[in-house]
Amino acid sequence: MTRLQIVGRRSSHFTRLTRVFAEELGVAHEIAAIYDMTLRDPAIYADNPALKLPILRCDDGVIFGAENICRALAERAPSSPRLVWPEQLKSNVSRNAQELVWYCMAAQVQLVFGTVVAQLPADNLYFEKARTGFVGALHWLDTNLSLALGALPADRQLSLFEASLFCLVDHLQFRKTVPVEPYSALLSFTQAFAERPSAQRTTYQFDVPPTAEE
Ligand SMILES: N[C@@H](CCC(=O)N[C@@H](CS)C(=O)NCC(=O)O)C(=O)O
Repeated sequence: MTRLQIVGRRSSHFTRLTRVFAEELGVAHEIAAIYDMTLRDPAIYADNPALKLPILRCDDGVIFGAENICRALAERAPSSPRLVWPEQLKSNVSRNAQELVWYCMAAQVQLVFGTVVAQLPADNLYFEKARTGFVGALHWLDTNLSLALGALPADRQLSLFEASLFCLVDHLQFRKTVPVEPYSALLSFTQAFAERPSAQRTTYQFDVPPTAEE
């Protein structure tokens, strides 16, 4: 069997999205951890020149970006799962919901990398505006979640929307940037998704570099 390697971090929501897909689809893979996100050598990011993770290493090269990786994993799945991709979302509410999940995931990276990793002042306009937009987007998602879910085909096994939303909301409980407690619909959805084996096999954790003896 061809070896697939997800290069990323077990603490990363974008990486988790790809891991949830791999688990749901039954695609064998291994994880290659990136321990330090402050490094600026593309080789550490499997030659992704943008220095971003995750990356998929596969037989025909490397694939950058979580959505691309999910699609590549689906192409390698042993069966034909019933998946729903963003281009299959036909209503305004479901398209907007996916856009706001992507926005929130990016805002989470901005806040964590900017204020936690780089230790920049959290009260800078750059972060304050991101936080305001983040809270507004979460409120919108909470209000419109049942409509967005209702617009998905009933016979789906998995949608990118649901998997990405789960990875986002669960990450907010792991890396606390904005409170998630006010969003009861998002929390109920996340609790239900967390029952899936794919979610339980990919729980967030910080990768620990091997010691010299290992
Ligand atoms: N568009 C990329 C975004 C990936 C991303 O932002 N990943 C974060 C980790 S969750 C990252 O690389 N952070 C390091 C940085 O921003 O320098 C994707 O879809 O995979």
